[in-house]
Amino acid sequence: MEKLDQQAIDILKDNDRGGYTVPTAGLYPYQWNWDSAFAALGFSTFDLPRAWQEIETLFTAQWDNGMVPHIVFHQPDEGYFPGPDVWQGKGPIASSGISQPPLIATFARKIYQRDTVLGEEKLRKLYPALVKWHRWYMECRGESGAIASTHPWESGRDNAPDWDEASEAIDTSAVGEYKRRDTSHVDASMRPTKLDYDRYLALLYFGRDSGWDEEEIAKNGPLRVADPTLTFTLLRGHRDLAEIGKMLGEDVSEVEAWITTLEQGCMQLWNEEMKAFDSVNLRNGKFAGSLSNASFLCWFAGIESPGMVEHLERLLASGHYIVPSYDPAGDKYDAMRYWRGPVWGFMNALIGWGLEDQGHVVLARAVRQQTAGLISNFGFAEYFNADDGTPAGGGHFTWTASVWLSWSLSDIAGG
Ligand code: 9WN
Repeated sequence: MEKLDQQAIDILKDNDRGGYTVPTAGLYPYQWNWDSAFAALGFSTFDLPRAWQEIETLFTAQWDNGMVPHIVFHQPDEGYFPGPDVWQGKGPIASSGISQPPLIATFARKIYQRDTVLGEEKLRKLYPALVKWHRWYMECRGESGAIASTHPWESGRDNAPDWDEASEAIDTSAVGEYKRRDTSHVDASMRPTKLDYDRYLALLYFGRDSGWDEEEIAKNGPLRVADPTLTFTLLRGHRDLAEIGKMLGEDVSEVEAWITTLEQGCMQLWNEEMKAFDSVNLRNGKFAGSLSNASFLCWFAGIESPGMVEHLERLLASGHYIVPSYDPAGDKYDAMRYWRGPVWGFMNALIGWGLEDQGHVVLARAVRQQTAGLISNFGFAEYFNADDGTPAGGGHFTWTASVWLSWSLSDIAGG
C-alpha cells in the first residue's frame, strides 16, 4: 500500500498551483472551498506549512461581509464555465458569489493537533476570520433555524434530488445561450443535465444582478432550501470553533449560542415519514424526500440518530457500495450521475469520522473499509458507481487522495 500512499502524495503535489490546490487539472482549474479544506488535511500528513498555506490562500478571498467564496479564480482559465466574468464576485480577488460547506474550522483543528506550536500561531490569525464566516452563515442563511442553500453549488451537492421540487420554480427563460465546458472533460452521462445548468445559471444571474445583496437573495431568491450538508457541517464547525476559541483564551459565548441554535434547528430537517434527515424547501415548507449521503452527516455534527443507524445498516445489507449519494431504493437513483447515486470518498470520510466520534465502531469500520477498497481497486476518482464501483467523473482527484492519506486508508485496505 506504500505505492498508493506515494500516488496520493503525488496527486496533491501535481494539483498544487503554488499556494492553492485544484481539485483536478482540466475539469476544475481553480481553488474550491471545501476541496481546499481536504487538500489542507492531506498536505498536513507530510507538509504542515503547506497545509496552513492552503487555508490562508483561501481566506485571501474572504468578502467584507465574512463570506468565503466557493470558487476562487486565482488565474484565468478558459477550461471552466462559468468563470469570473460571469460571477462578478464582490470580494478582494475574483471569486464566485456563494459559499460552500464550512469544513475549515474542523480541519484546522485537526491540523493544529499535528503540531500545536505552529498550529496555535496559525489559528490565532485565522480565528477572527473563521468567526466572521460562521457569523455570515448564521445571519445570511440561518433564518429558519437550519442553514439554507441558495444555489445547489452552495451545498456542494449540485444535482442532488434534494433540489428537484424547489428548482421547478426557477425561471430559466432569460438564460440564453452558453457553452458548457464540463462535458468536454467527462462524459455527459456522469454530469448534471442541460436543464440543471440552465437553473444554475438563472440562480447565478439573480444573485449577480442583485449585486450579491444578501437581503434580496434571502427575500426573493428563486431557491432557498434548508439542507443537511450546510447545517451539519456548520454545526460541527461551530463545535470546533468553540474549542479553538477556548484554547486561544477567547470569549466563545457567541459561538456557543450558535451551537444551541443549530442543535435545535437541525431537527427541522427530520422527515418523520422517511425517518431520516432530509432537505426542506423554505419557500413552501415541503420536504424533498431525499435520503442522501448528507443525511448521514448527523454524527459528524454530534447528533445521534437511531433512525439513521437503521438506514445505514439497510444500505450496508443491500449490497451497494456505501454510502450512496442517493438511496438506491429511491425512484431517482442513477448509479453513475454525480450526486444522484454515486459514492463520494470524501463524504464517506466525513460520515466515517462522525460515526467514529459517536462510538459506532462497526459501521465506522464498514464505511472506512469500503472507501479504502474503492480507492485501492478503482483509483483516485472523483466518485464511484454505487452498484459496481466503476470510477467516474474526474481522475487524479485531490480530495480522494487526501482522504487516503488523512484517514490512513493504507492501514486498512485489503485487511
Ligand atoms: C461547481 C470541485 C467541485 C466540488 C463540488 C462538486 C463540483 C462544481 C462543478 O466540483 O461542483 O461548484 O462545476 O460541477 O459538486 O462539490 O466542490 O471538486
